[in-house]
Amino acid sequence: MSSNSFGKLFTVTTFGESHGPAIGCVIDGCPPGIAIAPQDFAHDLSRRATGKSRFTSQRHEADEVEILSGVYENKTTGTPIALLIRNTDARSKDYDELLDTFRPGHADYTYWQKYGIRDPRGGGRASARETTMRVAAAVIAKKWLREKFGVQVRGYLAQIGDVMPDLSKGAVIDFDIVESNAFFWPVAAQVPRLEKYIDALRKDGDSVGARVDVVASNVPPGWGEPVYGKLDAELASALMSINAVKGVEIGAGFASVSQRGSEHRDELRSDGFASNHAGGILGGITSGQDVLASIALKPTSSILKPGRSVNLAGEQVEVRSKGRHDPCVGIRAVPIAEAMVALVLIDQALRHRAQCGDVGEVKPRIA
Ligand code: EPS
Repeated sequence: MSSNSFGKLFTVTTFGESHGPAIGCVIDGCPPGIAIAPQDFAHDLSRRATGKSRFTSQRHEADEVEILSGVYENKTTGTPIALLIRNTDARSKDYDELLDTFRPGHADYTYWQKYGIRDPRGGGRASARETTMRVAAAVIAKKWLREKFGVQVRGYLAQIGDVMPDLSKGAVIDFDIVESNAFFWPVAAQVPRLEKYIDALRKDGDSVGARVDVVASNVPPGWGEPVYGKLDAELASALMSINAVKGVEIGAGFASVSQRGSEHRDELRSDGFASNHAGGILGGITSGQDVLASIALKPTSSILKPGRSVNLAGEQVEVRSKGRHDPCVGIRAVPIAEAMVALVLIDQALRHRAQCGDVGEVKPRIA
């Protein structure tokens, strides 16, 4: 009912607030026998973390995972896995001026309307800090998907403001380049331009939106359920649950509107599909092609530029957000989007195995 849990068989429940003592998650339903140690979380958590470059929030959190249960001698046991990360660098006084008002564009006002009480320190439960635990849970999901099926879930920044990657249509993304710069940007030559762009934005006290593309490769055909458990429906819900996401596309997405059927359909050839407008999903079930999902993220609402709001007495006031905010939340959203895709995929894979595990490989299978 309160919707802090996610997934049917691989169920992740997160808890905690940005300025509370800790954030954490409980994963229930994890397959036993997956090798996992605290250091396995470091890579993805560091990709998502604040303070790694001057282009993101300057809050410095260690983001060290404590495994409290569900792992014995570095292997998952099948029992609930509890993970904890302590908050060590919250600076709640930055929020003193916001105690009795609401940031425009932020969840401050709607949390207040819903609960009649809110934790005003940082974004509270609505803070992007919560996404840390999604990324931590997905480290285990990604590992299982990779080891069992060779599935890889990787993302990149596909637009920031009005800047797009300088790539020709259909170009293959080089993920080594993506991982080599602070923006998860697929074209190295454009990175200096992005640096100037974000520096200028920060100086101006403003923020900007972004688009993130995620590709899941080597996904076997057959994952996803008709009709209310369609893979694309669950991906859309999972991706929409990420802070600041305002749009989700699967495959050709909204571009499908202007396509003809003859163009959109992905022809089946004995040596492979001719295109992938469907984003690897037909009828809510994977086709064996790459699963392609994209998200649109709004500009960060906590900005230095003053804006109008009301206070608790209903009077007109001017607000300015102090704090250590991201000029573009989309940059750090890359590992978060990958995490949500991985969590949906492991859940669907386990559900497929439960119902159709005896079906085996069905012929013909298109490469
Ligand atoms: C966030 C505001 C900033 C970010 C935070 C997300 O924190 P603070 O409340 O301390 O100013 O640093 O991100 C994280 C701490 C994180 O780990 O992602 C917000 O309002 O969403």
